[in-house]
Amino acid sequence: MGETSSELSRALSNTEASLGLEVGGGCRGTMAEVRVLVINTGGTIGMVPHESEGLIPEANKLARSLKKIPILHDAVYANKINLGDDTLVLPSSNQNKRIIYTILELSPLLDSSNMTPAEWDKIARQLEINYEMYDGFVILHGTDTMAYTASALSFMCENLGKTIILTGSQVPIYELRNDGRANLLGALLIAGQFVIPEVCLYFYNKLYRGNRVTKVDAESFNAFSSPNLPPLANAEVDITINWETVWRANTTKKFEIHTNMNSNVGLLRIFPGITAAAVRAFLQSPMEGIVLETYGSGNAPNNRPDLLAELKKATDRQVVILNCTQCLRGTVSVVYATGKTLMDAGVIPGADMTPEAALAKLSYVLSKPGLSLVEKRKMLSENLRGEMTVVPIGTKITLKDSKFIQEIAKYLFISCKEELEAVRDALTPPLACVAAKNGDLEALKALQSMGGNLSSGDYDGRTPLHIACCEGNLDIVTHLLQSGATVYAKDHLGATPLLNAIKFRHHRVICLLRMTGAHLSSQELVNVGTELCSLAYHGDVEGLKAWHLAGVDLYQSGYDGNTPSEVAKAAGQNKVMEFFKQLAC
Ligand code: ASN
Repeated sequence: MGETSSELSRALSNTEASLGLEVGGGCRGTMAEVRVLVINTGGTIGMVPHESEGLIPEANKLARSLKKIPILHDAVYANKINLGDDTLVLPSSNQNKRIIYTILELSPLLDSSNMTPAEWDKIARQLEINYEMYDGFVILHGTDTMAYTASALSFMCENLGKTIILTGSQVPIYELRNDGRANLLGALLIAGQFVIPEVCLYFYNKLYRGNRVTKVDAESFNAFSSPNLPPLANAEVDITINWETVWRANTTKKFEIHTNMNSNVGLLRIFPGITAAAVRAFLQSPMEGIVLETYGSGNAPNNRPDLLAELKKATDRQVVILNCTQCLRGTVSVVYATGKTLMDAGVIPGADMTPEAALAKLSYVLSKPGLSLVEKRKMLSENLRGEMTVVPIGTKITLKDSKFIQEIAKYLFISCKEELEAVRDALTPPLACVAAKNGDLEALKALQSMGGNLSSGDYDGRTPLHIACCEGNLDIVTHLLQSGATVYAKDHLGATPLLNAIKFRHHRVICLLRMTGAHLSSQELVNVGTELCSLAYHGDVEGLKAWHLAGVDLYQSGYDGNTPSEVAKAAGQNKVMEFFKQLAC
């Protein structure tokens, strides 16, 4: 007779207990832990009322206060894993992931109206220092200039591969009714659970691309709008990520930051009757670039030769002028003669960029060393971080052109676009994984052209990049990376593509992944010393080389205190000894 379910669960409990895992408690041995760094820069979220000054930020208060809020900190779990003073842990989510977050407070904390590009540099440096130690980042920031900081960071963070989310609130988190708790929780959940390699802004249940937002309301909890791009994610009953909209760096270069943005830039909003003298004064040296905020679809008066002459004089002096609309929605185009006149004066059309994004882009491009004016102007008209909509040239293959999906649709009696997309999204992960396994580049390209997301994982969380790394197919790995596949994806066992490449000893793939910024997670590095000793004992030089290429220290000891080279010596593994000798040279 078979076991009853209660017998079975008792047996499982005993096994768990004998393995030292808590039975029925919060601390499950298999639960994945992710680390998020919260960089607190200030803003209303952490402000307290001051008798004479009104609301001001208070230092060294946030972490202590959040520890008392159960939805933001699981004290029972925290006690079991012994966290530092500034580190908290969220209660477990239905994704079965523990999000452990550390609060790093910048000093002084600022009302964001007091922030300058020097603070952007400070934030960027912290991102750089901590990049490999955390899975995702949340930046607490005042709402007043959050759109500027988000735009600036989107350009300053080059080849970004991890999620960075700015958030804050309209009411301090210490007050009874506030929006800070929900905003912080939402930002942490997204930064901890999804790899969205963008600088984003999370507010009032929506995740936006940071360089697409603008603050539109000083009083509502719904303070931000992204007028020209739908949200990247909606946090409703479920958190739904709009993967098709997510921007990817499409590069095999490593993350790096760019600091020291050019400060000789400005925003000039034209208005009926603006004088040529005002324009001249604004464009005077040392001004190097301005965002000209024009009417409607990028129009300025074409019956004002005095004004146009000032603009032309400035562009002749190599001052860069970028045209953005004053309208909340829409794009700069050359529909009207009044718009074309500006282009003739050397003004660059800024498409549908927000003034905040345009200013940040200008500041970024003008601070890039070694570029000619022509190269700078070209960069400004290109889409660098998804900050503007560029209409694709040539015909795009649509979902409706895909014979394969259409055939399936016929059998399923599907006709509408939404249903077709659902079929595509369900089929892409397994098909892309098979294509990666078989080294079928054409199939991958076909899936991509249908709009399939090559970064999505299969039922086991394994992405095509995981598979290609196991197979060691350098062409497929290169193609996936250049198509924006993330090196930080983790499968359900917490393994990254880099670990897969190490296990299968694909040295060239490891080098390529490392070049792109891949690194092992803290979870993957547990017990590595013992693994290395085992490789040394078995004379597995290729295996040791793989770990070495992945940046792992080969001199760490195993569980018994012996190092891999000591183990190799004791086991008489001469080839391994030789390898260690070469390593030392
Ligand atoms: N003045 C505040 C700030 O930007 C506004 C806020 O955060 N809601 O820091």
